[in-house]
Amino acid sequence: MFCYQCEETTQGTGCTVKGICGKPEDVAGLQDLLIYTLKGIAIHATQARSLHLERRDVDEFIMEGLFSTITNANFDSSCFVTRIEDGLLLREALRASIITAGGTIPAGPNDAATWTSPASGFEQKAALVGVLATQDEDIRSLRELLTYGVKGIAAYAEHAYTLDYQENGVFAFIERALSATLDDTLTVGDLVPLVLEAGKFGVDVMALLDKANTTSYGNPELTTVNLGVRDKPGILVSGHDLKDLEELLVQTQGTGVDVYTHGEMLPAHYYPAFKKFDNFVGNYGNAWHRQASEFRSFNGVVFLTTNCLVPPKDSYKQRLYTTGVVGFEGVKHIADRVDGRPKDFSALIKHALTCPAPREIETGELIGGFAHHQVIALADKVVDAVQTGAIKRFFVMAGCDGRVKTRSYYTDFAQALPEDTVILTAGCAKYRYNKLGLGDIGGIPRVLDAGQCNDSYSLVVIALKLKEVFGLEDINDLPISYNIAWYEQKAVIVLLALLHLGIKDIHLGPALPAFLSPNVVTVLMDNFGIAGITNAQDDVEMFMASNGDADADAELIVA
Ligand code: SF4
Ligand code: SF3
Repeated sequence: MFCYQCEETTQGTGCTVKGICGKPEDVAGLQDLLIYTLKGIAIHATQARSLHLERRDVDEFIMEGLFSTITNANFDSSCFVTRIEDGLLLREALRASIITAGGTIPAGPNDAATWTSPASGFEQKAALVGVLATQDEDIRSLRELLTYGVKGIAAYAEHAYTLDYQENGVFAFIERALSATLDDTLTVGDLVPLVLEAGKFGVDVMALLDKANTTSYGNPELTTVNLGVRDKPGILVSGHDLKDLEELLVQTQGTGVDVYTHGEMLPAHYYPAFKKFDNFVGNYGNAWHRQASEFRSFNGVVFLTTNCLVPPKDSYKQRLYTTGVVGFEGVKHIADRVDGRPKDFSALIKHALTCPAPREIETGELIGGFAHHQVIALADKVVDAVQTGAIKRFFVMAGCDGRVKTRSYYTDFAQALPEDTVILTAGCAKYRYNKLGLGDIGGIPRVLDAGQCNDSYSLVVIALKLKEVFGLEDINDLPISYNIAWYEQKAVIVLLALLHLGIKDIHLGPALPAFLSPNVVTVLMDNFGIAGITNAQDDVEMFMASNGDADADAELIVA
């Protein structure tokens, strides 16, 4: 196997025996083959579009297939075998519909669009189509960067799709980009613009998801979230899928089962729509990588709606349920919606009723809900604080948390920041500093949590709003620095989205992606000022100095 799609890849180069994430070799191979199959379908889907033969079932299949291969989503080989088999059938059906519509299949089409095999041949085929099948290091790097960015787009598109929001242009780009990764005529000079174009669709799909979430559940608002527990049995919901949470909350009403959030589900508390449920108790625990001990002490049922799943321990595996693209062999799976009917959580609720109440691991509260609507509602206060010098600089510290020890950098960095700075965050990266008690500046908390990684768009809207309010020409003239923590592929599309918006000097850590070749790193450094991190103290000093005096930057003309 060879996989280097996440930040924790072995020795910073690639997992070759088994993933640090726990992904076994057979699953890695099947994921490679599924991606290859999706690329083959994408070649036909792109051609079908030119014949006005858009097929939503094809778009949906590609989107879900991509999502299922992101880090920590699915470890179940049988899921991937089924997806590949279904994909080969779908590809042939699509090919037939192109011919029926009068289209012609180009001579000598790509192998990805023609290969076929029974499941018994998948392992052999997988060995030929992985990342290393591309020989040229820079082409490989750009193909993978594009593929991982597209995986991120697919994940966000899937969340929006679940809430009945979709954009044809997003699907068309996913398919065009996947096809391009198989086009041997494309040079580095052709692929770089395509990678940057992915950033544009990253912005589009995040805006779509923001609209889907806020229209369905209201605008996130300033909220205090309880960290303690009650004495009833509970269900702990993790992952990012708000529709799953909504349906679970409805079905648990009056059953005597409490519902708690874990990891990236914490921001669900910020939405007005979920506040009416009196059994929606609070948040339990921290980011995804702490799940082994926190799922054990929770005592009740644990429900994973999306990534990040860690291969479960026996101490709680029987209490674990997955749904959607998530999967693990031997773990119970809640079936998808049929004909728009809600998922059936009765088995999960029945199971929860047999469990003891959660063991309390912390008490207190967290404050969050600072998505764009809430921050813009506080704009006068924020602008005033900047103009009076009470706030010198904002630090966007969005992204992911992870298990490696070096991530303590982000705790140290947050602690080392001067007291006249504010952190804007989204994603599970926040757990490195959201319980430090960093205080507030004139009533504005020093950690403003916009929500999930899915809500990173909010940080962009806030930056654009500040640029407008301060009458600046260039977003980079704002007193905002970017120190992003990445782990998986959704963070890749967030990065590309920031680049598309022209944001410069983003620092990325704890390590730069292994899939960026030295030449691609140079392109990103030269054109966007992308850099890594060093140590917290030096980096704080560098940010406070290199971006100039914030007061000078903030010689801001209020429009
Ligand atoms: Fe390794 Fe990350 Fe790939 Fe898992 S997802 S196999 S840890 S590179
Ligand atoms: Fe976290 Fe997995 Fe990326 Fe959603 S839950 S930010 S890592």
